[in-house]
Amino acid sequence: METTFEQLEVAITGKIGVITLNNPSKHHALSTALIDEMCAALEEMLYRQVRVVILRAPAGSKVFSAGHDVRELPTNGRDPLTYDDPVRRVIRMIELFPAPVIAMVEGTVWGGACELVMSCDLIVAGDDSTFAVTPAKLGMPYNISGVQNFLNTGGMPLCKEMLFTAQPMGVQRLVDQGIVSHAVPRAELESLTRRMAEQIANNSPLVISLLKEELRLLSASHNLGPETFERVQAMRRLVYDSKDYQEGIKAFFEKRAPQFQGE
Ligand code: YZS
Repeated sequence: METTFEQLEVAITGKIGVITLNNPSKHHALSTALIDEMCAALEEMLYRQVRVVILRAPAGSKVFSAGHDVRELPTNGRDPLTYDDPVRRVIRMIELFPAPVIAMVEGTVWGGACELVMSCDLIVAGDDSTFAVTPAKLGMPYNISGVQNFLNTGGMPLCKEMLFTAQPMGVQRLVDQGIVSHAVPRAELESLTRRMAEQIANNSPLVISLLKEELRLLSASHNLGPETFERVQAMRRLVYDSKDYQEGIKAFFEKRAPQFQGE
């Protein structure tokens, strides 16, 4: 393979590609550098015509990914989650990737990493894994396509509970909602994922690519008019211009609970 990766391990064996997050000192936070490498790895896999991609953290990880790299979030009144946000870029790539991407989750999943995992086509997880969706804890004006991604994966009540409480949720609740396909002891996770990947890889790649696109189009078919979109953008701007947003980021770095005033 020609591309060199520093924050990932990338392997292609036969028709199966594996991307392993590899920045443990930052708990695999989704920095621009890491995401750029993920996009390059997916490009490579597209070129090599892999039929399934497995996205994983190193075996035994305590944290699958800590989510957005909070150090990269702007605090100068600019929108922190624009269309070009790195996490959004790779999510779009996964959604459009013409073969299934399986998230194989070990450990805790935070913030933007939850959306990343949920944008994968299938999720299998260790039975001790947890998922926390954190914008309300960080004061983040989460964007409408991101919220739609959460909603598309599960039911409205679970989606609201995760978004409003921002607390880590045990994987079994996500299995019950059909968001996670299987939660198994960590020792069984890799063989289960491989088995599933091989089953997919042996099927017709043309049909799978078609089904994936049809499902994507059907699940994204909530059109918003320009006026509604602009109203939501104005609400988001109120959030990223707020004192609470500054407080959320400040509290994160000071490792304390944020004190939100609603202003
Ligand atoms: O102090 P050093 O330099 O060693 O760095 C520490 C952490 O600052 C760093 N780190 C991160 N850096 C940037 N962005 C992050 N998200 C991030 N998370 C961690 O990694 C080094 C080791 O972290 P420690 O806290 O010392 O490790 P530990 O005590 O083992 O705790 C692990 C967890 C994962 C529990 C802890 O690091 C944590 O709570 N991290 C933040 C998780 C989180 O809330 N992520 C959501 C980020 N927000 C988003 O994705 C979206 C913007 S949103 O919130 O809207 O969904």
